[in-house]
Amino acid sequence: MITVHHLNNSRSQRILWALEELNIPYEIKRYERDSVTQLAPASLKEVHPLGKSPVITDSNGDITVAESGAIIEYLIGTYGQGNFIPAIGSEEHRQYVYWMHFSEGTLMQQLLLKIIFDKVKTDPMPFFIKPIAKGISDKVMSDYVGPNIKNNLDYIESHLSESTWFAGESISGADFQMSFPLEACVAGDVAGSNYPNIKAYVKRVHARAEYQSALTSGGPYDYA
Ligand SMILES: N[C@@H](CCC(=O)N[C@@H](CS)C(=O)NCC(=O)O)C(=O)O
Repeated sequence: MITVHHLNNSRSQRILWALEELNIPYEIKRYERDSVTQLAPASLKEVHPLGKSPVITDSNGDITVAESGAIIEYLIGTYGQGNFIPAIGSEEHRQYVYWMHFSEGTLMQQLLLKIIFDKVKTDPMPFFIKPIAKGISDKVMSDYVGPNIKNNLDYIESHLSESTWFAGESISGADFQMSFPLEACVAGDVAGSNYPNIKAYVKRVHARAEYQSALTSGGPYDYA
């Protein structure tokens, strides 16, 4: 049995979606973010030393897998029966590998920088520091993070004008992996009206019965 160590409002929602699509039975162990810091509870470190979510355990072999992309690859490789991954050597497979890595390796990095620099402006601090912190944050956002996010979203928008799913016309693990940053961008209005293909894609994901089942089992989620 697969156990998903599920943190509320987190990347583990996409693992629940993957499990529903793959039709793999699973159970959920729930963890709640600290209401002030938004960090995961220390108990997650008992499952994996980094204490992040998602992490899964598979009782069939006493296996623990952390890191969304590795979990998705594990589930598809172990239980997918050849589904949700394009044939190796095909252009679709190259796209699959690319977007599987791009999600955390490129896009999430920039989105996290945005969260951090937005937080720098709003966190409590002595009044005389505030203008300096705001100045630094605005500069980093306007010169580096903002243009990078736009560049990434423009690229994704163009890719999605050419195919229904990230690796062609069939849904794949790359879609599970890309779903989280894109639904966060749409919910947080980072991807505004300039990105109709991204918005339509997220709608397409959310409309799937398997996605809805994952939402029901995962509990409250801010990005759907
Ligand atoms: N690249 C990792 C990121 C894992 C990660 O940072 N997860 C967040 C939730 S979205 C987390 O556990 N945050 C709580 C914390 O940092 O304490 C993955 O995709 O699995």
